[in-house]
Amino acid sequence: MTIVDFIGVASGVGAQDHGCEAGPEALHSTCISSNLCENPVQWLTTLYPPPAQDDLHTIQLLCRGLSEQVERSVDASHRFAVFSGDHSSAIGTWSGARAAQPADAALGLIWVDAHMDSHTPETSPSGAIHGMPLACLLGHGPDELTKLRAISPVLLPQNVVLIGVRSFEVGERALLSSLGVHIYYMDEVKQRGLETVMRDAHQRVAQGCSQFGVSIDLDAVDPGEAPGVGSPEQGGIHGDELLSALATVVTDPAFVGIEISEYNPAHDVGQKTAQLALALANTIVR
Ligand SMILES: [Mn+2]
Repeated sequence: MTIVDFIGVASGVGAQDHGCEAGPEALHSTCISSNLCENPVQWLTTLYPPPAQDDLHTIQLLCRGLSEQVERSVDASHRFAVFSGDHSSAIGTWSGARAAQPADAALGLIWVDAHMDSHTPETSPSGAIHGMPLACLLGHGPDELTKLRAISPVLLPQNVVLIGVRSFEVGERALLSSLGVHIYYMDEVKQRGLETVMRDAHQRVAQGCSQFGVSIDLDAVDPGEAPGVGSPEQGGIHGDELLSALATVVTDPAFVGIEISEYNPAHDVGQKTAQLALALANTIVR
């Protein structure tokens, strides 16, 4: 049985509304009270934003620490589940997974999100860093975030896919289309079904990559089923469909870990978003 390291990142510094910073501690409590944090799962640690001169450097330091934690998990042949506050954590999570690989290897990533998170400081209307992590991982953005570890860019465009997108701005779409990143918009997910799309996405990222992971922004799920998020968008994926689609890709030995992001307990209704977040993480326990 593979050990699964749960890692919390209690920060909302990358978002305008910092409410997601409370997400990881709330999930940790629910995890303990529902007996989900037991062998082979271990809640390793929860990271907090360190003091720094500004938000950019706070996120840089936090993501560097996170990347080292994720790298240790992968080096130990554990799977990891990162529960983060805002989605800027992805810079640390996937930089760490990449750092654990040989330099000439490649990492694949399935990005499940209502948004593209592919702004640069030049195109972002808000300047919020949780709108930029995918661009940073692809090598576009401030050096502090694109060059967190020795290997940059962390991801190559042909090894990345987005699923569930339904809200975006022109600047980030222009970047992804110039790079040739494949996007499965929500309309396509509705037409073909998530399981078919996920199988397709898995094939794309598995091709040419020795390892791959999944980053889930809980706002990809319909707000009726996952109301406890930072930026809800109507018309999303069904939670049960996401659970079953995910279960089909995590059986691949090339799967390294998952990230579950943007849980805001203040907006949750009867813990349904928390239960979904933990159920998603538990699909990787096997
Ligand atoms: Mn996101």
